[in-house]
Amino acid sequence: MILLTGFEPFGGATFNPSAAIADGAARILRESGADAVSELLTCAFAQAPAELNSLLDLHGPDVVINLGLAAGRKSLSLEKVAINHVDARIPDNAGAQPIDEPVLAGAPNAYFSTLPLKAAMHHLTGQPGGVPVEISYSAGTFVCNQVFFALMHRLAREPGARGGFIHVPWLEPGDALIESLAEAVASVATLALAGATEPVFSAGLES
Ligand code: PCA
Repeated sequence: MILLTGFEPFGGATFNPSAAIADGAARILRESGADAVSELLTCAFAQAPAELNSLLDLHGPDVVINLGLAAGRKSLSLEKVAINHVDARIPDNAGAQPIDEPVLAGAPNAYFSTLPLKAAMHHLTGQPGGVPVEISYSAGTFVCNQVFFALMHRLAREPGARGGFIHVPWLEPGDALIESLAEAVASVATLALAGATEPVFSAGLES
């Protein structure tokens, strides 16, 4: 089955499009006959990884995609790297603002997503009316990166599921792009479930 998560609003906002996109993607996947659920994570360092671990225990997914908002981005950002580092620019929803701390002391410095990012990028870029999509090499240093790192740390120890993180741009409630991005996320999940491998083309960045 496919587990999708979005985040609650944070930083004083009243909406987080990642939750609407996760809900939409799960609905689209179910309509196509797949087993998919969408869940909401708390935007708090002390809670989010434990919530994710409970959901992994509960659902035993084959594919996990965590979604979060990156308000400065213009594209659907397929995240490549989770780092073992927290540096909160603002307090989380519990008022915590950890600075220069590891996500998990003693764990590796970084993990890579195991989602088929380039296959997804190739697929989405070829769609008529396709949404802007990019491979991103930084998921930031806030709660999204923390959850992404916690996911990949667990999947490294319990292989069997593919997983990763996608950041979404800011969208107002009711924006029609929410449904388009939900369709894009659903197709990433479908490719992952189907065992898609990575095509060879460059998505590298200028330094
Ligand atoms: N975005 C934040 C945390 C929750 C969310 O939706 C982030 O990028 O870390």
